[in-house]
Amino acid sequence: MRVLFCNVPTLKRLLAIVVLSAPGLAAAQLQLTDAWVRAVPPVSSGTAGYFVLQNNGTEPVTVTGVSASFAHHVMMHSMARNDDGLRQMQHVDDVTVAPGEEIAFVPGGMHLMIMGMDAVPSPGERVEICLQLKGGDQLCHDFEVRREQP
Ligand SMILES: [Cu+2]
Repeated sequence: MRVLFCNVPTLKRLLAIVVLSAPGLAAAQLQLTDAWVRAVPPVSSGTAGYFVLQNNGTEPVTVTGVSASFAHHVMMHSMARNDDGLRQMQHVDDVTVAPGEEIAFVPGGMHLMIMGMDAVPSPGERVEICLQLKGGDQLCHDFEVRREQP
């Protein structure tokens, strides 16, 4: 009996190793913080989302797409000055975060463009947004709906 009980932690450790070597590895080494969505009036069909993505792993991680259950499309946009000096949004196909680096999606910079919302979330609500990663993983996270950045 005693031997059996002693073996339980070992078994758990083995299970943990198996889980970590599963396809979730890229997602496991990522940390997503400051995740929020801008609150908009109920008549709006679109809004923007922001977050900071940190890569704590040893391999680069590439975000190849974004999805949300409450919206038809989510795109990654960057902000750049055009020839006239005006700031303009540009669609970004993918974003790579090097090991030990982080990338910030913030107002006035890179952002998630959330379009075709079925129901407009209210301030204080939490909505789930998923980042698709190169290699097939996805990283889902709750985003808080806020009127402005705190
Ligand atoms: Cu945009």
